[in-house]
Amino acid sequence: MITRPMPEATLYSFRRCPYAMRARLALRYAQVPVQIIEVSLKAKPPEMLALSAKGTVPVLAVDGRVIDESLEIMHWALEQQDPEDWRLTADPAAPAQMTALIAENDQVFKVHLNRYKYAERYPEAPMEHYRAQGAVFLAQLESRLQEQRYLLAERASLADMALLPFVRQFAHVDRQWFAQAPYPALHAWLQGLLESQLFTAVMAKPPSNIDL
Ligand SMILES: N[C@@H](CCC(=O)N[C@@H](CS)C(=O)NCC(=O)O)C(=O)O
Repeated sequence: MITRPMPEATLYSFRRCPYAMRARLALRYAQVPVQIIEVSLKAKPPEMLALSAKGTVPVLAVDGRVIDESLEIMHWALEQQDPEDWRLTADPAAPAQMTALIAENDQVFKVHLNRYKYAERYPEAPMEHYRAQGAVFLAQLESRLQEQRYLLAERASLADMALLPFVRQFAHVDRQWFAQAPYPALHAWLQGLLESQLFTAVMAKPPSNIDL
């Protein structure tokens, strides 16, 4: 395999943010040398806000460019190097399928996830209501995973990595509920990815004195 020289990059990140997690997953997988700056969301560094005024993490600064959307960071990383073909380049249907699944995650599932996680802030319905709404997406993932090992193929793709931090967050709201929910293939998928070297590496606690 030919390894291209890579630009030095800086990533403003927050360890537990699912968007930042997916960016870190792709950057590490692509072996992009990156300096990760762990930020406090309550006191964002002025250097980060100068790069991207919207004030969300992750923010990637590289080659004089600023990328402040997690999905775009993932795509940028895979353009640098995609050793296991997360883009599923042999499958012409893959880009559209990935886009659709990730859009459903980001625009629909994420809304239900937030309401489930912070149900006390949405008292117009009980927590179970928000959980059931989110579970519609989980059931859809389960039926994909009954057919194949990963969401779009027998091997991992960008879609798996983009969704993983959000499914993890949903599972962790009430681990007991998730463990008994009827999604055996999803359980196996999640457990396998959470135990992977890649995921554990991007979740390692940064050496810092910030209280995480
Ligand atoms: N669409 C953005 C969303 C990023 C986002 O919302 N990140 C959250 C943390 S998980 C954030 O920085 N929120 C701003 C804040 O909490 O002040 C992306 O995909 O990068």
